Amino acid sequence: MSHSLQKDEVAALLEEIATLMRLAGENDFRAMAFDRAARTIENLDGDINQYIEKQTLTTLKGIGNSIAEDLYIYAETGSIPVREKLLEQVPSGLFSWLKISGLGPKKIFKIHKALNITEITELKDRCKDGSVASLPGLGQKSAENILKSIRWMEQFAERCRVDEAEIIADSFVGILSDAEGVEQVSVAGSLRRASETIGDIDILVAAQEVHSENIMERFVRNSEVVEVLGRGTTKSSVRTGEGRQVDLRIVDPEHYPAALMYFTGSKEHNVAMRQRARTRNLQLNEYGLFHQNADNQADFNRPLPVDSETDIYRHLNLAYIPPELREGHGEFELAEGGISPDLVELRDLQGIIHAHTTWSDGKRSIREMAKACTRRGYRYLAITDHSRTAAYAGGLTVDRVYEQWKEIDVINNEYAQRGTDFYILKGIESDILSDGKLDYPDEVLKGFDLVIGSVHFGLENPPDKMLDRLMRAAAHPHLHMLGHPTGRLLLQREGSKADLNRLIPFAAEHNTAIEINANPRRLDLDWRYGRKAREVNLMSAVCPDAHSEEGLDDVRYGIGTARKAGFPAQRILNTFSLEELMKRLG
Ligand code: DGT
Ligand code: CA
Ligand code: CA
Ligand code: ZN
Repeated sequence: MSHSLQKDEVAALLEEIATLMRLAGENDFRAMAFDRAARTIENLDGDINQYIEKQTLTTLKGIGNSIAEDLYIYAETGSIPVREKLLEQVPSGLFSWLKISGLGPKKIFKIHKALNITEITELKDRCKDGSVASLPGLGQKSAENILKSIRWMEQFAERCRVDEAEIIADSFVGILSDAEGVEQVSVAGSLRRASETIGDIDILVAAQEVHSENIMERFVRNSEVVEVLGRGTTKSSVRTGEGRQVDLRIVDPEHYPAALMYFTGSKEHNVAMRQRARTRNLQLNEYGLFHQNADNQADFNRPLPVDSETDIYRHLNLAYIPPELREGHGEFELAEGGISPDLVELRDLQGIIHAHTTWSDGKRSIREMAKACTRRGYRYLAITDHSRTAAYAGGLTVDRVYEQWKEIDVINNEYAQRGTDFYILKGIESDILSDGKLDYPDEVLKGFDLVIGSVHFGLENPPDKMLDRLMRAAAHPHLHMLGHPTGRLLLQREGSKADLNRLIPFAAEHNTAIEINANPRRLDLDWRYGRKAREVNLMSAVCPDAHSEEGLDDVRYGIGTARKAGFPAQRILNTFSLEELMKRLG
């Protein structure tokens, strides 16, 4: 059964194959043949499906036998073997290099081949250290241009990290809160939902119409703005110096709850909500919740009373659904009983688990980190420096481990004598070795209060091998928790592809937790595994993986992820009291 094809789709496919061939370093003549075929199809007058049905593609100038065959197969099966093969062959990191302006696939292959690198971060480093400049046909100028393009690209990248978005949002919210006539202001969109990355930043303001003009003026004219992308009386968009887009909507205070819900999204959540309203003969839109008129349209003269988002949910027989859950990902089942899902909050955290000190690659001493924790009101801190295999990060030899324990004992004694209600746990972030073993013998491991196991090398292992490696670690009697389970770096590096839907039940069964690494570059465990985690009662902890004092505050991003994944406080280890935690850790 062949399916109907579009010219544009086919042309784009052929171009993609040409690019892939160049990225794979293949003979350019073959790539050029695909380019030529793409142009032929693009400029074709008739319907391409006719040529495919009659198998007459080769009558077109620029399409040879082999490409014609490829397209017949494509029409038949929806895929082309040569493309599949190339996709396997080309390192996935190289695709992102294509977005660097001025850098074509041939040059990309050349650099990749000569320097054996696949990531943009590596390319940046090699441009800086002169390696790229020394390659034949490139030179100093090229290296500088590549660097410049990368910076440009980074600035205008489509998405950014939550911490980057938050700084910008805070500043706009501050500016708008001070404007005359502003009754309410809130961040909406993906930032309010605590998504792991943010496209544009959405802000909603409630104000009477007479104030709109003034508020808009403030929005588009402030020092953050480098470009006004669009300006209206109720809706404007700007670009900031960081290259981020910020959208502002101003609505009548009366419409604010429904507008907030609408602009918080997600689209999937909104669609389900509107559907739910319709089954109750109601209409939900960005202005409110209305009864229907005879044509099944919203009757704007008959609104239901709505003072808050909660009211809207209530009218639809739902408990309030916190923004983090609004992804069309099972949240309705959770709110169906009329009881709002119980999610962990920042203030539930009683202590910090997973922090580094100057003993390995942290910036602060044990004392300084402990003090930073007491200042923030925490009751305990589990220090988890790197283990010996992580030599690049100052991982601890066995002797150093024992020395560190002594120092921790001394500090804990001081606290006890002074009556300070604070305790430092002896922890470690042990590397998980390639065979799944931990980094110290059992005699050493059993002396720790808390053992985290993390993978720091070999992330590109085949998924099954990685899963096996993680499972072995999870089953280790001395391991309490797996650290950053995929090793992803958001917008930078994909993590391992181990099947977490298998790892999670296995870990739960072995009473091993999986951390939510709160560093905004990681947010790993991904929230999408929350449902599986709930099914099997997986324990977690919201871990800052702090390498500095300020790093401790990253827990707030982790709380966003934990809430998004549906974790209540009872399944987050560092919401427990010290006594309870120590009991759990055995
Ligand atoms: P982002 O910006 O890619 O990180 O993700 P969002 O969710 O912030 O998306 P954005 O900024 O395009 O829109 C903000 C919210 O507005 C979105 O979550 C739901 C709502 N919205 C925007 N466009 C539409 C639409 O066409 N249909 C529906 N149902 N909702 C929309
Ligand atoms: Ca947005
Ligand atoms: Ca937007
Ligand atoms: Zn760490």
